[in-house]
Amino acid sequence: MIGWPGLTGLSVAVAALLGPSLFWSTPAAAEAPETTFARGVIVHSVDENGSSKVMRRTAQRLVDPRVEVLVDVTLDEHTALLLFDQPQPVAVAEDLAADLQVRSDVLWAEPDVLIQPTEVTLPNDPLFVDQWSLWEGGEDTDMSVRAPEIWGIDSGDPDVVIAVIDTGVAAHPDLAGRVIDGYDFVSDILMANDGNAWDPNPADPGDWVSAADINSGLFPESCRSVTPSTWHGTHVAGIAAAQWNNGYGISGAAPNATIQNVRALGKCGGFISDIAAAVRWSAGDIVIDPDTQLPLPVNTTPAQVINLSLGGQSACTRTMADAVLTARALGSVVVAAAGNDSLPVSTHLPSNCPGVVAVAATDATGARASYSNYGVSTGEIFIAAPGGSSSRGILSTSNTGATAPAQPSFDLKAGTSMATPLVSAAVALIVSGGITDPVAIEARLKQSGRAFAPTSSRACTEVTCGAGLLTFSLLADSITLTGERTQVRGRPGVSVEGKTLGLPAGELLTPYVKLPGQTAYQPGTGVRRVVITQGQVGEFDWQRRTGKKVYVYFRSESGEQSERVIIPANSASATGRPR
Ligand SMILES: [Ca+2]
Ligand SMILES: [Ca+2]
Ligand SMILES: [Ca+2]
Repeated sequence: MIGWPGLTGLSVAVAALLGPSLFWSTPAAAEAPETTFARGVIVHSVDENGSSKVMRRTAQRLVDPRVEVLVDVTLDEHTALLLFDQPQPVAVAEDLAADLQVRSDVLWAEPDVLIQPTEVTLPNDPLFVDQWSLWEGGEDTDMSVRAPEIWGIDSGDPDVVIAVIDTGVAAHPDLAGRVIDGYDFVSDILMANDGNAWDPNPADPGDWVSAADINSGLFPESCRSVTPSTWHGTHVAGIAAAQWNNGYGISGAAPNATIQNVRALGKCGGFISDIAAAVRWSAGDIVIDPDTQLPLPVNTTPAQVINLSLGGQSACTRTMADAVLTARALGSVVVAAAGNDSLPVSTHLPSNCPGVVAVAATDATGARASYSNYGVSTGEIFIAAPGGSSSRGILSTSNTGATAPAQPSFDLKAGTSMATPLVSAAVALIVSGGITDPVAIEARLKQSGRAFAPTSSRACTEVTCGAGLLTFSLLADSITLTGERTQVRGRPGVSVEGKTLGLPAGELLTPYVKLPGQTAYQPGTGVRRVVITQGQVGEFDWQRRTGKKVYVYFRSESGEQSERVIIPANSASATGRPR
């Protein structure tokens, strides 16, 4: 029903407005995130009928004069849709809705936002098409982490640091500006291959093992095969945060986060004592140099995420467990590869240490990769991510040097080492979104696992592969609040942003929230964090992604629903208090 004269002519206009192709085209690949548009504002008023034209005139007075509020469409007896002459950025509609909502005859007002199937931001990096682990679409049914679906919202913050504790990072154009120096913790001079023990230069000099090395008897007995340099740390770093949209190479999974290059592996690997020191230093702990017995300079950019794409067959040792727990206490999430032995993860350090986010690997079909270690009881593996296989490897930054660094290159590797930096990148995106407590980060991360695909062999389960297949798009969808923090005890006259909610006293209230661009209210959805002040019944506040308005209402145990409230974009948090 359209509630104004000249129905026929305007209904054509309305039909045109409803057709998205008129105003919006599919977002082009390789462009920055599109602005979200609204075609108008939906207004729910106290009065029945007849008020929509008044509302339109009011809206025209309130809105930016360059925007014409063209028509009003009656949706039901209390609800009208005020259409702009052409779609406006959603902020324009939000402002108008907020202004309208001040009116005493308006119960609520909200933008009618254009919803697209998914918000996909594809970078222009030429090798991105080969990064099956990051995206899927069209004919490509490889089981990826679906990263582009969050990149339009969150591509990482340069202030968020992922410490990559590995073989060091070699210079690479696709890592330029992405990597900051940490420290070199390889204490054995021969294994270090850089002429000294611990030192401030973590660059990768190469970790090749020659026949002469093996025959020297100076390397560990386990190190028996002649191998070229692996450039393992360079590869891991690129998966996490290679430059994107630079028209070159690949895209990292958290392409605007920062990598801290911390070296703890050399020829034949590294020792637990060195790796544990690297973990503690990365998190910001004070670490003593074993040679000088002096403290190292404290890490001035402590990592919120520590990536350990490494491990060996061992029970968790006290040294490693202490390092992980110290790092967590300092606010770092420690992510570690489950290992590539196709054995229970309990046999593999450090992924078997308490407090570690252990990562299993999947192949392109979504099955547990043939090599991946697995859980035997729930919780041993935290989550799974694509690690590839010999036939479908993971492409990332590397180097052509068989021994010392030569030319930057890209190559394919497979392993839980490749799955781990995808999880570290996801953690970096969560931190970039404003969650900083490791416990809260891990709760959020767990929700980003999607159900494992049924596969003919080695199907992942919650026991073997953890909470699900890492899915970046789920990081953007929702934060499901848990426990008592989802609810607040109601009181007469509880208000939010000055608006009295009018709910029954003494009942538990559940917040239902919605961000601009989302279609439905869900419990807790879109809110970054809800804190209900303990012991102060009826008080609550919440914080969410800055720059976005939050729409919220509360529902009581008996099913009564409060009025809707808009928390303005410019307030960092909102507080409701009994009055
Ligand atoms: Ca050294
Ligand atoms: Ca060095
Ligand atoms: Ca790139």
